[in-house]
Amino acid sequence: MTIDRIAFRTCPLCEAGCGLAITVKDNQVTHIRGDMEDVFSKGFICPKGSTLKQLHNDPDRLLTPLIKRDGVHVPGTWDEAWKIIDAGLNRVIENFGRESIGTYLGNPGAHNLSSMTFNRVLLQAIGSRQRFSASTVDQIPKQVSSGLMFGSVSSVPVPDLDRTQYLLILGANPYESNGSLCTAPDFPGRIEAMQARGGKLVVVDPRKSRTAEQADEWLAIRPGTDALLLAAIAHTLANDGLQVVDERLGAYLNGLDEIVAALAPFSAATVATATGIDEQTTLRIARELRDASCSAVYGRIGTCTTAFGTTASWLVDVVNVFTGNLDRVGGAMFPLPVAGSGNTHGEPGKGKGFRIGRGHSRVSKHPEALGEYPAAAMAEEIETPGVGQIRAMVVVGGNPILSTPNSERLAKSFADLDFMVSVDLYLNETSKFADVILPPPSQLQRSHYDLALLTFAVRNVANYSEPVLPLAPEMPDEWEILAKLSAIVSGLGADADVAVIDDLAIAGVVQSATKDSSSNVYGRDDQQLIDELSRSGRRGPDRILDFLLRTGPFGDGFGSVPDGVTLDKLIASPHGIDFGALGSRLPEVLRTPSGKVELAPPQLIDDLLRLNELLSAKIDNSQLTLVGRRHLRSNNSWMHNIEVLVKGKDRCTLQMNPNDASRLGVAGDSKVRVTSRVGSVDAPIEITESVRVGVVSLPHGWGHSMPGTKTRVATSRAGVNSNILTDEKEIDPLSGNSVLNGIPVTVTRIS
Ligand SMILES: Nc1nc2c(c(=O)[nH]1)N[C@H]1C(S)=C(S)[C@@H](COP(=O)(O)OP(=O)(O)OC[C@H]3O[C@@H](n4cnc5c(=O)[nH]c(N)nc54)[C@H](O)[C@@H]3O)O[C@H]1N2
Ligand SMILES: Nc1nc2c(c(=O)[nH]1)N[C@H]1C(S)=C(S)[C@@H](COP(=O)(O)OP(=O)(O)OC[C@H]3O[C@@H](n4cnc5c(=O)[nH]c(N)nc54)[C@H](O)[C@@H]3O)O[C@H]1N2
Ligand code: SF4
Ligand SMILES: [Mo]
Repeated sequence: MTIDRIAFRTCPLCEAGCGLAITVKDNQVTHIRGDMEDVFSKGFICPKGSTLKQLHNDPDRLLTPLIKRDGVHVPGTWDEAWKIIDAGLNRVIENFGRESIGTYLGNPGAHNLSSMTFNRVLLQAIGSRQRFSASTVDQIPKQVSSGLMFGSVSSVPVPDLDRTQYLLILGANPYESNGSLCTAPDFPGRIEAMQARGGKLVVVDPRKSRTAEQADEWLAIRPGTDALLLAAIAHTLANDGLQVVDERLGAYLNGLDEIVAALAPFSAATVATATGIDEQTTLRIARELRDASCSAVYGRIGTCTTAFGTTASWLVDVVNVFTGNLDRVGGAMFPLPVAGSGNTHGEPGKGKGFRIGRGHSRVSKHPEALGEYPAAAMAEEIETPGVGQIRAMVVVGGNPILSTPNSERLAKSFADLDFMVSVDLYLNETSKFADVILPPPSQLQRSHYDLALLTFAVRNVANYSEPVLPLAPEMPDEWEILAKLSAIVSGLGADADVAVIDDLAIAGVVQSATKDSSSNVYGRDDQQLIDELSRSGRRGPDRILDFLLRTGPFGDGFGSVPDGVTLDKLIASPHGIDFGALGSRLPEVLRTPSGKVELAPPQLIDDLLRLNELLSAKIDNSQLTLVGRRHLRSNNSWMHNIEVLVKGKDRCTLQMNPNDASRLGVAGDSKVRVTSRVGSVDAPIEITESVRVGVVSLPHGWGHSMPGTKTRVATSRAGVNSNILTDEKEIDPLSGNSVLNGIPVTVTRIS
C-alpha cells in the first residue's frame, strides 16, 4: 500500500466543525486525526471525529435503495426506486392534493451542503405547508426570539468565547456536546483559557454536568424555570439603574421602558422558590455579570426545550443588553458569516422584520414559525381525517421516531401512511416505515461547507472540503437525490434530468442577489454570472456555494472586489481561511422595521403573564421531573452502530439522586419503570449526586430494539427511548418547540 495523500476535511457530525486530517492509501481511509493547521480547530477533535472511517465502512450502511416488498425491505436499483416513488407520491398528490404530503427534515441536514442548498428546492416542489423538522425539538425558540428582537432568524448573538471574562451558561453542556448555536471547536479548551486569564464560569443546570464540574459555580436550578431566573437577573439590573448601558448601545434600543415595567413581578426574592436558587445568589450573579470587565450569557437545549423556550431565549439577550454586553468585545456578538446568512444581504440596518403565525396547523391551530409546524403535531396531522390530512411523508436525514415526543403515537401514525420515502444512511426506527429508502453517499464521499453552523461561529471563518473518496458508480450525490425527488413531485417523471432542477436552483439564488441593491452583484446580468460560475464545471451545491461566497461580505463580487473570496480560493486553502475575531455589527445587522433592537416584542411581553403563573404554581416535592443529557461518544439517535463509540458501560441509565433513591427504596443495581402521562419505559438505575434532588435524567436517541431495523451494533446495545415519555401536548406556544426537559414522571422499582 502506498500513501496517496492526506485529505483535509471538516467533521460534519456536530456543530464544532473540527478540521480532520485523513490519510488515504489506495483509496482506503487508514487514519483520521485532528488537522493541526486548521485555522479554527487547530488539531482538536473528539472521539467521534475519527470514526468517519468506521461510518464509511459500516456493513449496515446502505449502499443501494431499499424497497419494501410484502413488508420486508429488499435492495433495489435506483431506477426501480425512482419509479416506485414517482407512482407512490404522485398517486397521493392526485387523490388528496399536495397538502397531504408531509416532510420532516432532520438534524444532519444542517451539517450537509446538499441539504442546505436543495432541501428548500424540494419543499418548494412539494408545495405543502405540512412541514416539520428537528428545529422544533431544538433551537427554534432562539431563532424566534432573535427574529423578533433583531429582525432576522439568522441573527443569533454568540458569546465571544475567546475574549469574555465571565460566562453564564444555562442548560448547555459543551463538555459533552461541543457547543450549539455557538460554533467553537474545542469549546472546553476555550472555557479553560478564559478561566486561565482570570475569567469566571457559572453553569445553571439541574445536573452537575461535566461543564458544571468545570465551573467556578454551579446553580442547580429546578427544571423549566430558567425564564424566571433570567427575568429576575434582568429585574435586578433594571432596579439597580442600568448605568452600564452606554450611549452607543442605548441609541439602538426600542422598548426599554416597556420591558422594565413588565419585569416588575420578577424580583430575585419572588422567583427563588420556583427556581430553587436563593435571592442572594440571583442578586449577586446579576451584579457580577454587570461588573465583570465583559460578560456573556448563553443558553441552549435546557433553556430552549421547555415551556418557556422563546421567552427564556429572549431574556438571555435582554440580560446581555442590560449588562451592556450586547455587540461588544467579550460580550454576546453577531458573527459576520462568509456565506449564505440571512443577515448579510438586504438593506443594512432595516428590514421587514420577522413574524410568526403566518398560518396555523390544521388540527390544533399551532402558529407557523419559520415556515413549519411543531414536530409534536406531526402525529395528529397524520391521524386526523379531513382535507389536508397527511397521507405520505418524505423524511430526509431524520429519525423522528426516536427524536420527537410521544414516539409510540408517532410510530403508530407512520405505520398508517399511504406512502413514505426516507433519505437515510440506515434502515432504522424511522426509515423502517418507508416504502423506499434512498441512501446518500457517506460523509467522506461528498464536499462540505458549514453553511448553517458558520453563521453562529465565534470567529469569522470559512472552510471548504472536497470529497475525500469518490462516489461509488451508480450512486447519486445527496443533492441529486433531492433534485430528483423535486422533479418527480413536479410531475417531470422518474427519468427526469436533475440538471433542470439544478439550473432552476442556481437561477433563483442568482436572481435574488442581482435584484438586491445592497449586493455586490446588484444589476448584473444573471446569465453572465451563471456562465462564469459554470465555467469551472461545478454543478449542484458547489456552484451555489461559489456564488454565495462571492456575493457574501468577503466575496470577490465577480471581479468588483479584488482579492475577495471565491470557492477556488477556499480550495487552495485546505485548512480554511480565518477572517478574524468578531466585530461590532450594530446597527447594520438589524432587519427590524424600526432599525432598532426590539427589547419588548408584544408576544414576548404577553408571555410574561404566562410566566407569572409559574410563580404561583404549587410545588410538589414528591414529584420527580425528567431531564435529558448528552454523552460525548453519542450523537442524537445515530452513530450508535459504531462499535468503538458504544462499547463500555451502559450509558442509557436513569440517573437519580441518592435522596430520592432511598425515599423510593431503589437500590443501585435495580431496574426501574419510568412512567409519564404518555408512556412508560424500563431502564437501569444509576444513583448519583450529579442530579439535583427531585430530578431524574435519561439520555435521548436510544431505543434501538424495534423489529425491522438493520443496525446490528446499535440493536445489541439498544437502550430505551426517552421520547416514549415526552408529551406531545407540551410545547412552547410561541415557537412550537417541544418540551423535552422537565417532564413529570413517576419511578417505581421493578422486582
Ligand atoms: N456528543 C454529542 N454532541 C452533540 C449532540 C449529541 O447528541 N451528542 N447533539 C448535538 C445537537 S443536535 C445539539 S442541539 C447540541 C446540544 O448542545 P447542548 O445544549 O450543550 O446539549 P446538552 O448536552 O443536552 O445540554 C443540555 C443541558 O441542559 C440541562 N437541562 C435540562 N433541563 C434544564 C433546565 O430546565 N434548565 C437548565 N438550565 N438546564 C437544563 C441538561 O441537564 C443538560 O446538561 O449538541 C450537539 N452535540
Ligand atoms: N428527549 C429529547 N429528545 C431530543 C433531544 C433532547 O435533548 N431530548 N434533542 C433534540 C435535538 S437537539 C435534535 S437536533 C433532534 C435530532 O432529531 P433527528 O434529526 O430526527 O434525529 P437524528 O438522531 O439526528 O437522526 C438523523 C438521521 O439521519 C441519518 N443521517 C445521518 N447523516 C445523514 C446524511 O448525511 N444524510 C441523510 N439523508 N441522512 C443522514 C441518520 O442515519 C439518522 O437516521 O433530536 C431531538 N430530540
Ligand atoms: S467535536 Fe464534533 S466536529 Fe469535532 S470531531 Fe467531535 S464530532 Fe466532529
Ligand atoms: Mo439539535
